Amino acid sequence: MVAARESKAASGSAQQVDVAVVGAGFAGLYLPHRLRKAGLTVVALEEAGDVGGTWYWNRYPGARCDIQTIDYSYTFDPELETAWTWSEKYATQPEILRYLGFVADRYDLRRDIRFKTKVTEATWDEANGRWHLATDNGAPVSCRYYIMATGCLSAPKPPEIDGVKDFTGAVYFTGRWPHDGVNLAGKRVAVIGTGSSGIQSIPLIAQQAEHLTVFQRTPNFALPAHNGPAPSDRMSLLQGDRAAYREQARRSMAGVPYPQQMAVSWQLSDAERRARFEEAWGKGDLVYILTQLWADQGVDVDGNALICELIREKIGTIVKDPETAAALMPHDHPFGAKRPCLDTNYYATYNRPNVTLVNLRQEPVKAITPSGITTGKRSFDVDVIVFATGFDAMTGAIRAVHPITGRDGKSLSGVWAQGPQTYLGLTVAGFPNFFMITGPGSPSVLSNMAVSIEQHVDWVVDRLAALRDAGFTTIEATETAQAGWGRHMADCATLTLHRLANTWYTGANVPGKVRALMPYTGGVGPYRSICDEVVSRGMLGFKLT
Ligand code: FAD
Ligand code: N01
Repeated sequence: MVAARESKAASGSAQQVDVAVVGAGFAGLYLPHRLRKAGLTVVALEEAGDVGGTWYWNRYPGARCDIQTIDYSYTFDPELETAWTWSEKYATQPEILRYLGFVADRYDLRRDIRFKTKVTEATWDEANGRWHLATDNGAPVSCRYYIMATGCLSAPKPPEIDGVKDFTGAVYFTGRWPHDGVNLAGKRVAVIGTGSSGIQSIPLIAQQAEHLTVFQRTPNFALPAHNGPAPSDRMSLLQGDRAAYREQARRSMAGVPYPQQMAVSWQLSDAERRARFEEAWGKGDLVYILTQLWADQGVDVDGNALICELIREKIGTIVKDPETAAALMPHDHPFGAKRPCLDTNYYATYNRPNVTLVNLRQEPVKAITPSGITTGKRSFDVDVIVFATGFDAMTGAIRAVHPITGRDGKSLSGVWAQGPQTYLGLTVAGFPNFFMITGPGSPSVLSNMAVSIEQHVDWVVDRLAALRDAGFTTIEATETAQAGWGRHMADCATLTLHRLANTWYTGANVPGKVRALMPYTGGVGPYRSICDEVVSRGMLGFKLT
């Protein structure tokens, strides 16, 4: 294999490689490993100073995964699996970052990664059948294949509140937390946002701050993580037959090996439902509670409402002040239609004397002022504002490379003006040799991302190797296949309750973003079968030249 850097020197200004990968998170690390093994030259371009992606940027207090770490791991190399032992059921951000660094070292991945290098534009060069990538640091890149592993939750969303620049105190974003940490002792702190990042960080910020004021627009469902060692029943299953355990995850609905639940809510008595719920609440497992209570919980409003009521009841028993408890109880979306959270002491934190909840549904934020935050009713003087306000999810990082220009001068933002159009969430018609890992239209954020990332990377790299071996140089989705995938996506979505929630899954969290349910809701296993069938039927829906 010709080293990527050597070919750069030989060919003048642009770095010449077979494949350019953007990103060095879970996806952008596995890609170079697989691509090298397939005999392709590769460079990965990463804006951050090191590997890790999500786990490089999100260093806020309490940051952890919410899929059990034994499941949220690479599975491509059995030796890697036994070379690393997780210390907890849900590992912390530093531990996951260490793991990704360990993987980078083990497979010597950093030598093909250019850090502190942002891809700013991408243009398909029709005459030469290559992509040209402009960067903000160092040589541009010329590649035959352009793969965006830019992450679904990597473009932080601006807070859209007037006056942030006027605030004289300190401002932090959970998704861009300082590497040296932040000392909040003795400070009056505001947290805006009660999604997963807010719900993980609020209990720890409350322990440090003199006073914490939480500004909540929409309450979210949160379940106790009951963190600790990996549960022995799951460990025995994994260690009993690792290959079978991993294969079951790949064929499951959410990328975690749980069986399909068959009993529906109305077949169970109140007592049986409550017993199932209590067992799930005690387990501290998001995927378990989302999939194992009763089969109609994700597709039927009544089946779902039963769970919502049981969770609200729990909130009422934990939070002592009835007004605060009521404000924390979600009523505006079905459980699971918005990403639920796993927490450690989240609700109990509101029993602390130094914590105040401000319900923005009753008193919206009017502005941020030099000294703090003003709502419709009051002003709060604070020293620090933490924005846990989320991401321009799924399309934000892709569209931030602007323009991405495909065949005939077509721009991706033009093609996506009415929402993302893709074939399989992997490719876009009119953009030859362009791939997205966990792009809109794939199960991605509705699954254990580690499983979905490996599936995408394996599928793409296997295709590139097969194309090369068969003498083809370009691959492109057809418009017909893309339209068909869009219809299939819509059909699957109709069966779910996602339409009943305003969430980042649908773009509703970003003002002006076109509303469309972006992830594929048909499940990880069925999706994998479809991708495999595309191949077995002669690359159905693709044009190869
Ligand atoms: P990322 O990890 O987001 O990496 C993308 C990289 O691309 C980033 O480093 C970014 O800097 C880089 N990049 C983007 N644009 C450019 C550009 N133009 N030029 C150069 N570089 C660029 N998923 C789960 O399944 N389970 C979990 O428990 C879980 N926990 C999470 C916790 C948090 C706090 C967050 C935010 C997300 C979590 N996720 C979880 C989702 C998580 O994003 C994925 O699991 C996974 O880490 C994504 O890996 P990735 O490589 O696809 O993207
Ligand atoms: O972002 P979010 P997040 N004024 O969009 C509020 C993964 N993740 O970073 O709901 C006032 O969920 C917004 O309110 P509303 C996981 O997939 C996982 O927390 O729009 N409030 C909401 O409360 C997760 O789902 C973990 O009304 C404003 C919050 O900010 C995804 O990443 C940990 C506002 C944003 O919540 C995103 O999570 C962290 C405004 N102008 C992240 N703008 C794990 O636990 C926004 N909000 C593994």
